Amino acid sequence: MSPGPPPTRDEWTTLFSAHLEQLMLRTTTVLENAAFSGLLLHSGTEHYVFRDDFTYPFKVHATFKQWAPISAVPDCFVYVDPDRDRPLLIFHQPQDFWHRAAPVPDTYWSDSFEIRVATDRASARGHLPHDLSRVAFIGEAFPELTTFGVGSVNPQYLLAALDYPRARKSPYELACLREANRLGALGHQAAAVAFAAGASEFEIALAFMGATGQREKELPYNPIIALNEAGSVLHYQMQQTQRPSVRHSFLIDAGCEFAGYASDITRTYSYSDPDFRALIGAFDDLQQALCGEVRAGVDWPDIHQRSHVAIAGWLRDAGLVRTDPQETVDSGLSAVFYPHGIGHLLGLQVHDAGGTLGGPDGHEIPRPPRHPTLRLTRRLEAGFVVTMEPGVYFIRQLLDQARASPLGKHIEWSRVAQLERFGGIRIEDDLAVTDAGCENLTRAAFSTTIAPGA
Ligand SMILES: [Mn+2]
Repeated sequence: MSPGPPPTRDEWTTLFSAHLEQLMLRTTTVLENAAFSGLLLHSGTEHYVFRDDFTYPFKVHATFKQWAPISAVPDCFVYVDPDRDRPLLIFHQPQDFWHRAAPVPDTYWSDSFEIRVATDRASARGHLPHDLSRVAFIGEAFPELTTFGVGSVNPQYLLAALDYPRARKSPYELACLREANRLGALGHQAAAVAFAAGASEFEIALAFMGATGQREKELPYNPIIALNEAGSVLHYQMQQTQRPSVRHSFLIDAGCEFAGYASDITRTYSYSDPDFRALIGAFDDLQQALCGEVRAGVDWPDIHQRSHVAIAGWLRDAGLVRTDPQETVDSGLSAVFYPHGIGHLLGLQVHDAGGTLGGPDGHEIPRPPRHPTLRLTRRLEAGFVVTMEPGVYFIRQLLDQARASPLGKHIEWSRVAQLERFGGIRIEDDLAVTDAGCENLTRAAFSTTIAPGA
């Protein structure tokens, strides 16, 4: 499946059937190796606030939604038994007149399942085989589970064996990730328009959600919407309702979800300052050059290492450091401005599972000692989807530490003082790795969506 118009419903059905077949095949092997006869996957449980009668936002478990793309219904089960025709989906429809029960799925994927309806977890048990002693349960344990008689709960080796191949996406999963990027691009374009029009962080967040049709709890992660120096906070979580009196810059890290698959996109804008705009332009060139290095067979920690050298060059060109790029990296100076990893696996989870797994046996590929925050240590394979997200920031805590250390004399502090009010720059795209290079899902989405109101 190559980029182009989104699939029709029939095409989605074909893509999903092939995806499920492939998933079934590799799960069968995993189960055989582990001497299990089946898998019981739980969508998750709603959790009540302490001494209150409402619940925290529900988040479905990734291992469940990989099989059945249901995001908003707790206490559903998928039962996988290689001897059955189709996996069994036990769909939760509580008898509860206070809430609207979700309708039984009737969509592109529903014919791939045998679907039964249960009103609660205890009655769900009745739809399962009598003997579950050779079945592994995956999910968060709930009180009734002790009466289910499952053979094992979240066995670690089984989780690793299931997580490891998740990095390689099926054509169906790639189609979902393209769609998640298309929605994300719509949101980003609306956010950029709102920023240019003088909106507050909160108003920009509303513009993003309005354009994507996803409310906050449906988004794959809390959007980072930062004006001015707030861009220096890597996971900035405030959404100020006040419009700032002066406006310098805007950093937005926000994505959408489609059928359980996430996009993860970051853009940075200058409001009116041409110097900062030019710095963003040069940083965008750097990010695109790094995207150009992505292909099957490349070791991700090498890309990370090269991103440090590239950023060190940018820091020198920007007049922020006085040392040569390699020296800037070796001394640890580049990490003062760039303290995170170059990217991570993306899929059912924003930081997708298995990024440091060396094989289905669960052994780990350790993070490089100097880069303890790197979330992906594997060699890239065709079908991996990764983010490419170089960043530079003016983080007060790290700058103060550097100033008090031998690194301080290599920093041009007057230039830091000029640029601090802009917070930082991060540019992040989602890339589908191929043998020849990569497909940039994000740039393709931005080039084909039309900004609302534009
Ligand atoms: Mn990311």
